[in-house]
Amino acid sequence: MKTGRIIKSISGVYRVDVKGQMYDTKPRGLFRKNKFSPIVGDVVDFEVENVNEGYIHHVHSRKNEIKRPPVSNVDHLIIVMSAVEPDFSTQLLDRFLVIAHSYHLRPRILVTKKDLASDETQQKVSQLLNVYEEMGYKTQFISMHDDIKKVFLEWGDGLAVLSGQSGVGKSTLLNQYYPELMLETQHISKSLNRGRHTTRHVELFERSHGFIADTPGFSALDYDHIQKDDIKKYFMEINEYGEHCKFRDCNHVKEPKCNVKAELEKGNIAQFRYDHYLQLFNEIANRKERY
Ligand SMILES: Nc1nc2c(ncn2[C@@H]2O[C@H](COP(=O)(O)OP(=O)(O)OP(=O)(O)O)[C@@H](O)[C@H]2O)c(=O)[nH]1
Ligand SMILES: [Mg+2]
Ligand SMILES: [Zn+2]
Repeated sequence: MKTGRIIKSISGVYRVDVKGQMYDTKPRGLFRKNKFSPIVGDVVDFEVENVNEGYIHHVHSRKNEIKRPPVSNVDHLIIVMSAVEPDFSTQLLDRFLVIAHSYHLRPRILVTKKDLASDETQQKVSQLLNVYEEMGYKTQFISMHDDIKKVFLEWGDGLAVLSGQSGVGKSTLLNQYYPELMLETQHISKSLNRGRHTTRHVELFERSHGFIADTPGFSALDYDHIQKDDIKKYFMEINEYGEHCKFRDCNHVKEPKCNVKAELEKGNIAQFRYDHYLQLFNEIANRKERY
């Protein structure tokens, strides 16, 4: 029996990495019966016939699990946004952050395509990133021409997952770091590729002390697992200031003696953050529950 990490799963075949040696495996029938599927990131025990044939017997318990794209045992979630093409959007960023916090991960924010942005846009993006730094997020503003090794090293050991909209440059970053991968990236003619996702599955690649995951970009975000009363916890500064509201369960909407409202007036909470909070709160409050 061997133990390794699932780095890729395509049509029911799971590629398992055991210290650099790859094995293609399948789960035993048992899993199908229990409606449990292994996912990328899982550490598994498997029986080997040969490198093309192995059987997964056991999946080690997961430290955590992201639903979309499915990845487990994530140490660092890197939210990738671009400065331009597509334009940097705090609204989208705040939505990604909410999802990350709902998985109990404190994400990093990586903004790409600095080289394509005008001086004015660079300045605007940097200013916004400062606002996020003040909340406690680690941010990086780079271009593919920077020293990518240095960028990756800042994240620390373990499994880092690159996540973000289609076209922001996730696969490009990996190609810069590992030219031999030759991952498919989006072609220049953007008009033809609108809405097209270049990367189609999650895959882990080894980096100096751990793994890095390329994932498909997504256009729709999934909030099904989030309740409206939880959203306030996922806006870090609102969560912190909210501890001093009169009511413990204050949602910072119209409640009296709301400290979040007070700090917003004082300028200690950015108006755009509060607006995004309220938007999401209302969206989820008004969503039709599906049964
Ligand atoms: N100039 C410049 N172009 C970049 C940079 N990063 C990415 N690009 C370009 O942006 C386009 C999209 O990059 P991809 O790496 O395919 O984006 P992706 O995030 O992997 O997209 P999906 O796989 O669809 O999720 C490509 O044409 C890249 O060459 C950058 O820092 N500077
Ligand atoms: Mg890609
Ligand atoms: Zn409040």
